[in-house]
Amino acid sequence: EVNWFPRHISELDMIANRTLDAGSDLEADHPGFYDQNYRKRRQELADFALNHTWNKPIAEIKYTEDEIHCWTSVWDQMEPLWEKFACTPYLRSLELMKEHCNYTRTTIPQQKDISIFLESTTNFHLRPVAGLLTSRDFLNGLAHRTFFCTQYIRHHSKPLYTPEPDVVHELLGHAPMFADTDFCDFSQEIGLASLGASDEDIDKLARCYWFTVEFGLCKEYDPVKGKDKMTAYGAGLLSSFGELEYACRENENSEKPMIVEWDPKRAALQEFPITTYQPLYFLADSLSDAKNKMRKYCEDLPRPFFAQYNYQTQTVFID
Ligand code: H2B
Ligand code: FE
Repeated sequence: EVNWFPRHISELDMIANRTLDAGSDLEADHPGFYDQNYRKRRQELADFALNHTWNKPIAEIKYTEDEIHCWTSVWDQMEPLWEKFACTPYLRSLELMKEHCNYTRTTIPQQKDISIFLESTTNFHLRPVAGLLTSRDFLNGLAHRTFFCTQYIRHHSKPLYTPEPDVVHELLGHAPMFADTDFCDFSQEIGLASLGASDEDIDKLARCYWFTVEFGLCKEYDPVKGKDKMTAYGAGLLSSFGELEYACRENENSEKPMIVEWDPKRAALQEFPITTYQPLYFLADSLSDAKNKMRKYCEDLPRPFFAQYNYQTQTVFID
């Protein structure tokens, strides 16, 4: 007997609004807590997300000058670091998105445009969400090649800090990676394994997600140095000014995190902090290596069935 899970992409409507908070009731230590305008704006954007359904076009947001200014200041800080430390698929996608999705330092791109672009390149979808979902609901979306994606931006008083996902994190950290087929397949692999999984296995998959989609590192050959270097493919790194360099730099004199070979079995049991830089990162040989090891791990999870995805009908079937 299997608990309910979304079988068709339209059934994501049933989980999309189960956010852990209303999307606008901020914690007391949130930088926007005392800013009534910010809170009002958050409610407005939360309402857009709550009104979305799977077959509607994604609402276009008219971002304010303050919001765009915040975007620009992060973009300008991150840009030189991406060139040094982002993985090649990310850099390649970012160029495509400048061309096709209105990615510039002075415009916050529309989720709608990005989703349409991704649908045509990798058959991946973005879908608005008002705030955090449970791990199960969030990962179930990935089974349908759908990434739940916020549309609000962090508070302008602290452009390099956010306690929660926001457009900067989603669009500069995550979205470009979803133009890479191996990465999409990798993400969907975790998603399919999450369907009807036990709570214990959901926790394991959520940790695998954390150490890859959020904080994954990938080896790449550097022709200039004639040897491998470490690059970032995790969105938590690609959207974080301090941590990207911290994770990837090779300066012998600086304090360095521990880096181990990508191993989903180990990652599945690895605890991690959420408010500080990571003490430990997993390094994959390539994105396809990350995917193959993840697939193997998911196949070995003790489950009564194996979920597969039919691209023609956008339906999950199990055997
Ligand atoms: N919900 C939303 N809206 N965005 C996320 O990035 C997210 C989430 N991440 N819920 C999930 C949890 C992640 O931390 C893992 C799968 O637990
Ligand atoms: Fe994220």
